Amino acid sequence: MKNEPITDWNAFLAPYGQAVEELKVKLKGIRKQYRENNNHAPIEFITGRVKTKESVLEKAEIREISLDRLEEDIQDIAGIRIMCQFVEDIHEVVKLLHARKDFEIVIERDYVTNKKESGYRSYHMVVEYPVQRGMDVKKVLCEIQIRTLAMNFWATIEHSLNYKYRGEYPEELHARLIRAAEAASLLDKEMSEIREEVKEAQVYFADKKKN
Ligand code: 0O2
Ligand code: 0O2
Repeated sequence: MKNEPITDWNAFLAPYGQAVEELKVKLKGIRKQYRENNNHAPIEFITGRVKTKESVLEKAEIREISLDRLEEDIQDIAGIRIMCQFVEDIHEVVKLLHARKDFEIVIERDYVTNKKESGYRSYHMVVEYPVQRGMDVKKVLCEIQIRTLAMNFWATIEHSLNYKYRGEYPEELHARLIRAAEAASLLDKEMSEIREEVKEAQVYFADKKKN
């Protein structure tokens, strides 16, 4: 099927759905282990989605990707988003993902250290994840975005606006988005300053809840 246009979209997207579900369970497992050991979990919550047929075709058209190259050239048909409380947690999650043996990291983009021109910050990884399909194993690409709650707030709002403006923002709106990105960055810095105190309080209250 690799070099033919897709005729059965459900069959094409199914392994991506399986990858997203499996990765979500595994990542939630990491969070659970931290909490069981009364440690601050570097993962706050996880979301995942598979692009729809329409969204895949739209991206292919915009990026001029040929239909027999979708699997290789659209790297976020499967997408996982990991939300963290602190910037330091992002680096811990990155370390954890590097240590895993159940997928291979093929691309890494650090927009936390080097924010995008838009003001966007997040750590991106594209992994090649093997899914067991009956007797076969199919490797699919999955994009993992790791970001703080503040980064997620900004990106979610900016993403909605982008639907309307397609990146061509009026000057004042653009300036406000840049200022909002700076404010989100400052919020992350301030939270990092008090993180030991926050972590201590969270572990203390989690412990109390158990008793
Ligand atoms: P948990 O243990 O609370 O994380 P699912 O299929 O139900 O596992 P799905 O359909 O991807 O997950 O749900 P969705 O709506 O994408 O949200 C994924 C998880 O993130 C859900 O928790 C939400 O409650 C949680 N979530 C979404 N937004 C926020 C937020 O702003 N703060 C926090 N703390 N959590 C949020 P789960 O998966 O049900 O379980
Ligand atoms: P969706 O599903 O609508 O989110 P390239 O620039 O080509 O080298 P590419 O493929 O664009 O790289 O990947 P990149 O820039 O690493 O990340 C793509 C995804 O990151 C986007 O997916 C967004 O989810 C997110 N992202 C990147 N830049 C921005 C930004 O400025 N604002 C927001 N809100 N999100 C951003 P898509 O393609 O938009 O698809």
